Amino acid sequence: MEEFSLISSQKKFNAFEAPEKHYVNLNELLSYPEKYANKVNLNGFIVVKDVFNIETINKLRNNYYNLFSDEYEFKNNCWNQIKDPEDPHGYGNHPVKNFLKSKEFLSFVNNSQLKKIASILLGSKKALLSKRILVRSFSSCSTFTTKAHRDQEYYVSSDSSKAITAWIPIGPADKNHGQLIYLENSQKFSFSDKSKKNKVDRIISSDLSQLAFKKSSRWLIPEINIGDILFHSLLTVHASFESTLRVPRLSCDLRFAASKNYEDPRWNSHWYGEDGL
Ligand SMILES: O=C(O)CCC(=O)C(=O)O
Repeated sequence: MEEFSLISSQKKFNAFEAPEKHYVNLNELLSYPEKYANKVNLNGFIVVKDVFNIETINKLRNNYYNLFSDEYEFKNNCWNQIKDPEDPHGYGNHPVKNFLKSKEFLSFVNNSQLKKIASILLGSKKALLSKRILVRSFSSCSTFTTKAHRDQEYYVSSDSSKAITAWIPIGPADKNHGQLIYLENSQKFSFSDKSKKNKVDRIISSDLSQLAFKKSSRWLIPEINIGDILFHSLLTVHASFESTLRVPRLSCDLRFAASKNYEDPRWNSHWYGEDGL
């Protein structure tokens, strides 16, 4: 199994290719829904392959970067970051909050196929998408990385097995562009509940190598292509790492609950940087 040396929060750590059990083809999932009803909770995360076509993703990517023409240019057939934003994308008061309310973006995230997949993975016919959705863009211009955390500290459900996160790359995401990585089997580990702490204190660690060592685990890097979706459990520890390229990693993350009873009601409004969640 291939091993990669990566950097997160200015510290080196290693990540390994995610094993086969973490991947499923869309047709297989749709054909055998019962088989996949609890897979995200069992495996910690799963990649559903080939959900969106590349044109849909490219259109959304173009919509996004066209909003920031002084920071990005389209050259050699791809978007490149040419200038640092004042506020990092997806954080603070960044104008991404207007993109989140755009007709194109809302129709993308409210896509019926996506809802069907989430319903299968949650084993529920009443699955629903929370309105609060985050879009993030990172490139080698920024050293900001997502620190190791669990989503249950931020999205508080009455039952953590009844809600999941969907992470959708809107363009390339890999070991050079950056993406999410997962601490293997961490959905079964015990950590103290930090959901009532201040936002910055809810992280588990910024030292990924030390965390993996302490938990006798390792970081897994799933292979994701354009059109794939990553789903993870609210209990799975995940993080991101530094990009080595000016071509940005653009992604959105969504929360689905098995029904209204399992939603975090605070996630019923559009995201904005100061919403405190
Ligand atoms: O995209 C990122 O860097 C963080 C996303 C995340 O933590 C999540 O989707 O739960």
